[in-house]
Amino acid sequence: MRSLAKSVRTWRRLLKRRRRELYALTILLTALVVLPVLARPSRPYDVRVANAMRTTFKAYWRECAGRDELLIDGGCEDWLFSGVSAIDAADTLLMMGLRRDYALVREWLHADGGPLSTRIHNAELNIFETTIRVLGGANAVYGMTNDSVWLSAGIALGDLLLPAFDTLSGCPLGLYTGASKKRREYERFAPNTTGVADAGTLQLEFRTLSVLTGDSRYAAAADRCMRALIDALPSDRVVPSTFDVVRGKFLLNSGQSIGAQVDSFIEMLLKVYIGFGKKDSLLLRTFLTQVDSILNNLIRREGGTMIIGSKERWQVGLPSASMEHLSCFFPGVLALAHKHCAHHPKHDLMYYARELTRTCYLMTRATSEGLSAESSFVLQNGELYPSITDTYLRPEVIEAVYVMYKVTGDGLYRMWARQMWRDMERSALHGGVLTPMQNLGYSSTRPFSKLHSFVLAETLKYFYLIFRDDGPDLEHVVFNTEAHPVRIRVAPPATPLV
Ligand code: DMJ
Repeated sequence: MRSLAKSVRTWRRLLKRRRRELYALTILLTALVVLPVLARPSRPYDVRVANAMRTTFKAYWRECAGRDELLIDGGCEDWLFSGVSAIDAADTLLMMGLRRDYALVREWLHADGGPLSTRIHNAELNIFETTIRVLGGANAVYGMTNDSVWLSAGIALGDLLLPAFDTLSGCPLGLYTGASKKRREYERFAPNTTGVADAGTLQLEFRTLSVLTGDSRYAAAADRCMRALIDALPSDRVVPSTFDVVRGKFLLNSGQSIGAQVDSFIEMLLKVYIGFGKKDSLLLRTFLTQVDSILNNLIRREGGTMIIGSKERWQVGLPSASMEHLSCFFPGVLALAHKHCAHHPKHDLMYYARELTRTCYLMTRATSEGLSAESSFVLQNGELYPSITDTYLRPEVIEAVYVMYKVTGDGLYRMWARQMWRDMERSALHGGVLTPMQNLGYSSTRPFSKLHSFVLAETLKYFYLIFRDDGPDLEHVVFNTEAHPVRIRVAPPATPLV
């Protein structure tokens, strides 16, 4: 006992005498351990996004190679019967330099036929989705690689879908079976009708196919449909969402909105104009008129926050106080319009582009997960709250932030993108796989639904590209509505608008 007390005393004395040295040693050790950790450069954001792309694509491929989409609870879903995730992802894989994963897709397409297979001939196809995701994807990869496998896939799809345009107005119904040539409207639609986004988002891909093949039939079909839509437009309102393909008229009982069923029609008026040498003044005029109607009818401001709401066709006064995530495609389109054709006679497009991009970014700040909900509600003080609390990890917010960054060069947008990506990693990356979430902001929040192919085609692509200084230049490239790059041509294919 005594000897223990003695040695404690000895140690105390020693510690007292050597206090200075001990402090110095402690500081040195801490510096050796902690500083390298702090100083380690965190991996660049583009690398982090590419890693997420690799692991997410691998998860899809492992379970669903060549099938459409990966279900979050296991298994695969087929609805376009063309291995849509693989084809939608291919140009993103190439841009990110993920060549091995790209080679898997290319080999599968070569061996199995992908969209050339008998499956797709016998299946009832969604024409809009097949066009923007599969044909748009195939055209883009052919443009990047010159590999004829992709062009053959595009031609096979174009040939399969062409007869669907054989209606009185020239616009297809939503669903079409190649083998039986059977046309059908979506179940939720009135007889003989389709959505304006469905019918009005075919031109970029079909025209591109005509340019690539020299065969003008594809462009002629899509041009005729677009002309029918434009001719039938009511002049002073936002385009109605539903079009009767037999009577060539819009149904006027739908509301005014630029969300689901309408969105990409507006986008394509501008992008087809830009994509083919800015020659179709009818497209530009229609675009500018629609922008005027949208800004006059659907903008609402609360406490400094600007949103795009919706309202009935007959309604005067303010639109609803909620905005769909889908509507966030619009600020990027305004910025692109400013870049390419500059002047709107009545509106400062960049003012609206800036305000609305900010709102879209704030949608991601409105949930504890930092993920934007499907739809958000604005309070009188300008704060946003999720009104539909799911997220499918859609691209529109990062798309707007990306386009604004490219058009303005303002570093603020890249900073927002960094914050958004950190939140993606924190809240949506499960075991390396980007995963849609339900019940944002609640303790019951959980993964749900499926990995939509647009996450691979769009969301991850825009995140990647905003962190790169190279990548497509918006002077020479437009993205189709599924983020597949289309080289800007000097003129439309040989067929004039009918
Ligand atoms: C994508 O397929 C396209 O961006 C389309 O225009 C709208 N819906 C999804 C993404 O939200």
